[in-house]
Amino acid sequence: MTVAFSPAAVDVQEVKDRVVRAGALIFDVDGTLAETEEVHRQAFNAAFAQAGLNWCWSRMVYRELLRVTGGKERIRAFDDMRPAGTPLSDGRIAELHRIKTARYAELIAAGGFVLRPGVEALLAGARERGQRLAIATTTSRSNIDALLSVVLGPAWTCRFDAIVAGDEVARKKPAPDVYLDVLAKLALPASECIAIEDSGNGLVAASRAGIPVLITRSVYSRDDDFSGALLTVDDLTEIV
Ligand code: XBP
Ligand code: MG
Repeated sequence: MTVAFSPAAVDVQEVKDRVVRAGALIFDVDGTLAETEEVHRQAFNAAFAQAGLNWCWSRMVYRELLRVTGGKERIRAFDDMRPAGTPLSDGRIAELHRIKTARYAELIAAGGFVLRPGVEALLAGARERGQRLAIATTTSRSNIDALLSVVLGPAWTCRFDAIVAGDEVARKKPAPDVYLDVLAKLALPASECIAIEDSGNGLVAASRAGIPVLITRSVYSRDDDFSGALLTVDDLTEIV
């Protein structure tokens, strides 16, 4: 009996094979390793309240604001949308973001956070294969540490060969900067790597660096445009 593979079945198997053969898997953080954007939203709102601002970002507003990458840039974008009032200074925004980052770390440390489905199995499989792993994210290094210390343990950095955060490059996603820096640290060609992302901005950033992209849909970015991705899955259990 001839088994007729549907195009999707061939794509999934082909991508599974490419994941296993890749020189390195490069992971985005927020929305990809863990569903963290809801906690980011809560941390922003806690910072606004602590600073005496009567701002409160609803889930719907935050979904729109996520088109702007970077917490400080997101606050600036929201401030610019206000019809009246004196714009916040850069210093005020930096202070708000510092408070937000502290509240984010508190919320993450309070516990209850886990890796998204399939992530641990993919990380473990890579380790068994001796495959290299990296992180390319818009968030800050302190936020990466706050999250991965909880979900991967205090020695989490040992599991990654290269880590580049948004506060270490000139331009955040969708610019390719974090991915280009990761490729340089790995000394690997883009074509031998696979980026694992959850957002349209992340897809564009990795694609501009020439890296093939696997999309795992997340709560806030699930309706983004993922044209050009190798494959789009609901979570990584579909390719492990
Ligand atoms: C997602 C982002 C970040 C976070 C908030 O990063 O765009 O801005 O929303 O973190 P990723 P900061 O590339 O990991 O999906 O406030 O530290 O920017
Ligand atoms: Mg993301």
